[in-house]
Amino acid sequence: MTSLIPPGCPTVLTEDDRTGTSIETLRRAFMDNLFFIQGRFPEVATKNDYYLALAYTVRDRLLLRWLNSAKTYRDQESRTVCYLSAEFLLGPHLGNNLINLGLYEAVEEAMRQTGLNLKELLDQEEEPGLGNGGLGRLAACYMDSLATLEIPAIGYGIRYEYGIFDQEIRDGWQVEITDKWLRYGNPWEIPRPELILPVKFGGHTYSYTDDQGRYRVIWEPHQVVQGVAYDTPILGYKVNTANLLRLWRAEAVESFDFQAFNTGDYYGAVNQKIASENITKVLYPNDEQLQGKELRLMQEYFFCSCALQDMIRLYKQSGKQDLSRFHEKFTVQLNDTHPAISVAELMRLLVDEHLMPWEQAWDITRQTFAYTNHTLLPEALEKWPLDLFGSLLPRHLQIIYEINRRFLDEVRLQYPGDNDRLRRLSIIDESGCRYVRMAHLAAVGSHAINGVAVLHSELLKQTVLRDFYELTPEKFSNKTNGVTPRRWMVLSNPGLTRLITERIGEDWVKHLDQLRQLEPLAADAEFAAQWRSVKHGNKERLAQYIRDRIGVTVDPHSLFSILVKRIHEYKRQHLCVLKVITLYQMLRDQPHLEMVPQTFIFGGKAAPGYYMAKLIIKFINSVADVINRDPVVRDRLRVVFLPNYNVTLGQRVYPAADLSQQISTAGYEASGTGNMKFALNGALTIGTLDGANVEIREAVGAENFFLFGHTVEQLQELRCNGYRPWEFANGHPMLKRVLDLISSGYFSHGDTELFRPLVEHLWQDDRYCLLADYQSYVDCYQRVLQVYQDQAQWAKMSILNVARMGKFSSDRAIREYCQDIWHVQPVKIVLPATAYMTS
Ligand code: GLG
Repeated sequence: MTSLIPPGCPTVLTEDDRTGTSIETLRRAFMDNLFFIQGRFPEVATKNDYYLALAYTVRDRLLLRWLNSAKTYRDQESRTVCYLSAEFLLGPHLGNNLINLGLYEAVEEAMRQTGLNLKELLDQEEEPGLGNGGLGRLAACYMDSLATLEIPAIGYGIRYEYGIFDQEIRDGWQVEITDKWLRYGNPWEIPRPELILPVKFGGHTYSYTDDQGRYRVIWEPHQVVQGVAYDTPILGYKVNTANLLRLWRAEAVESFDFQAFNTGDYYGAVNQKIASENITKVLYPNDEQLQGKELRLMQEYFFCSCALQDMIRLYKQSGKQDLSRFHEKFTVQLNDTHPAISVAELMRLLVDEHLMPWEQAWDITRQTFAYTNHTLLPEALEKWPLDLFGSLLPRHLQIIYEINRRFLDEVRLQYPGDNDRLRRLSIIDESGCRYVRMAHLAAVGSHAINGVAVLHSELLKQTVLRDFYELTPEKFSNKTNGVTPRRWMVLSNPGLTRLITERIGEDWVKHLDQLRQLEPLAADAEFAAQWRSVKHGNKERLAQYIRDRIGVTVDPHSLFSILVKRIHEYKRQHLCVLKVITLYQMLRDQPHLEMVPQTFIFGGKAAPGYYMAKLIIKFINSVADVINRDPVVRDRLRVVFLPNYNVTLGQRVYPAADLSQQISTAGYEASGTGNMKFALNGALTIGTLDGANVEIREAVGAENFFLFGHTVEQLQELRCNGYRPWEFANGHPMLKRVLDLISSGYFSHGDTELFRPLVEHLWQDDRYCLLADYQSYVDCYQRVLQVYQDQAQWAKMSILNVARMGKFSSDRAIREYCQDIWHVQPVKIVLPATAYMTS
């Protein structure tokens, strides 16, 4: 073997130690890292030392692929997708990287030979919770698929020092604990302390005409911070492509303001450092709720400015000075409006800093950006008060005015005299308090706009972006979300993965449509028995976890009915609780009633400032307490709230579900992705016609899906006629009894006040129409229980669900983005014969 060690390099490593994949090599590399990176010998090493030694062993194999990918892209000047997202909810890296490297079994064996258990080491990893829920997790699935499809891509975001809080449950209430995910170091990132970019805030602008007669604007900021890059490789599944996730951390330009220091203002000097670092301290823990805080706008601008400056830097690296082809090198996807400020920032960089004429800059900008909308909820649509915006980003406000002026001029040509339309389309909301509407900025500045499920994309065109649709219908399309089968099947459900692969080979992991080959097996009794036994094993493991974690015993033979997602009134966790209380009431009425044993499992975090959501958590726990203690239910009903729902817990929960609860009010859940993970893992769905449920039902067949509830149109009609929830409550004796039981203090130790806000909301307003859907939900549930009693039938439906879920792979979604919006091609990465690249 030729030596790969560069001349003069004083190392005793051989190529194999860094890149080799045999069990023997992995074992040696692992011990080596324990020794030389962790500085430990086995007798004193902690589990975390072992975890880190293994992580570095795996990272070496990643870096080989990553550096080769980067070099190939650079050499070939590949067109690159940039995915801008304020959130990347990655979940733990180690297991996923082992799967994608194809090294899971080898490493498991290497650890076994070392006397260690891989599963225990995997459990050591603190998950990087840099996101709230679906939106951030979608970004992570898309990064996985981009790499797997060998598409050159960079993810740009924020390296929050504290990610989403950890949730503890005390006395039934949510308590938030700061997420110190970086406490023990992060072996998956490579800090780039030399890759720093300045970001300006505040101050004022002035203009002048330069000696060539050009109008120029100078922005004199009040504050400058710098963004430092932290790079994480994102490896594709069994390919050599490893893409870059570049997250930015804010720091002070100078650690000390020496002038202030010298004048004795020591605290003032340190303060500036703290203020700068605050920008990337913590993730805002609100899902679908804008808070309008200045620091949030700073975060958004901070990472967008870093990302765009970085792209320009990369563009220029290839020797091109003139930015006229920027949009040919990069295509930028805006993950919701959080990065929408990029539109104004790219204009500023091109016009002010690179002296490009406005028209040309605008052309490039619009060809560069595309915008994904993730919500129709009015409280989630970002708008910034004009004065806040102007004081933080004075130059951007001017640029936005100019974009808006030109845009409205065009609209005027098309719709002369239609002032109402102008008012509705304007980027500036002039009604009452004046605001910058970020969705409008994104829509005007992008060449493509998409929703995330068919229904949502349609509603988008009819409601929030209706006027934009009428103006430029060609910009609009739908891109139904997807999830990666690598994390959400291969890693989290090895039993089902093995069973499927035995029958149809392993192609389905990359081509999820291949699952269709399972269809004939739905009628195969032996296969169905194996299928059920895998599910049962997964349920047993979850039951064990529940026992260990919260001390409640649940029966793995009972129907596991699961509702995990962020807590939000529109997601209607409390509707499920009404159903649970209904069952409980039935058992109290007829203590000897024969009923399918059921376990209801809930999980999810509430935004810390969202009172109703927190009350719903308390409600679930209070109902669980009473029911689990009541001897009358015996083993027929159990209710569990799993604390701290996150990616890691999701990996345990989805494979163990019999029934997936997707019960949002129709028209409110843009897509959902948990619904896909459940169905892919063989759960049947009880759901409304909302978000991607509609398409899941279509794909798996209406007969394999439990549908209930009002449709969007029916709800509209209900509301038009004046929705009177109390009529529903009074019209259904059981529903009334359930509500009365809650009001009586039955679940709150006699306290009649505790849940009053919840019940009163339902009686009086019921914005999300729980009461209107209650009966249909309860009836539908009866059908679920009937089918569940026929285990053979249930298994058949479960197999058919999985067989028909191929569409919901994030690979399919990314292919659609590539074809319709990004126009990018795959680039093959070939590993060189030697590990170090010298050419
Ligand atoms: C949003 C929506 C979800 C959607 C997700 C990803 O609420 O329905 O699945 O984005 O598009 N804020 C979210 O999580």
